[in-house]
Amino acid sequence: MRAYYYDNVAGDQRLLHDSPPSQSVSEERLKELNVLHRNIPLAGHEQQLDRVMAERGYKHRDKIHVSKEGLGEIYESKIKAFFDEHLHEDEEIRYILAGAGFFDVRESPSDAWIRLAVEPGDLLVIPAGIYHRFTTDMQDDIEALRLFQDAPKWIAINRNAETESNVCRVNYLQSIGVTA
Ligand code: KMT
Ligand code: NI
Repeated sequence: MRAYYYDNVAGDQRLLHDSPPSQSVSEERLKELNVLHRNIPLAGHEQQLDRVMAERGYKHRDKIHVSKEGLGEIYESKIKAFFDEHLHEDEEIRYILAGAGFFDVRESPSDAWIRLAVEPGDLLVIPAGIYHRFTTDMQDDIEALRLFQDAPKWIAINRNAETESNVCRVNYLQSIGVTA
């Protein structure tokens, strides 16, 4: 998984947005933001994921296929919703099985976008309370497992003036040592 600062250049969201000079972001920096990444090879991933899920107490998983065929008539609205800046009150955990895409996470307190280019084998934990968004790349095709701690909660809370005082947002900022 490559991580770099999003270039904020106008253009299709599915492009790399990695204009030179590319500014990489280290796994250490991601860790400071509580964004966790691990590579789990596709071969034998079932057993490895079972172990990770047991360790972290995740109880459910399902599979999502983000593509025109995979999502059918909800494709357009889903693609748009995924790319609206939002937060969740639970962790968002994804294991990429096929295809590729980008998760953008907001660095605090800079408010810069960090782009995470995910590929098969990437396990990503996006913490509760961090602002983020998702897009496929130009292939419009990605398949992922979604892991859930409890019953799946789908609620995406779009960023607005009120989300700054959401308890998950406040707790997140506190957890990374950023004070309002
Ligand atoms: C999400 O919540 O942003 C998604 O599920 C995106 C698709 S997972 C590759
Ligand atoms: Ni999300």
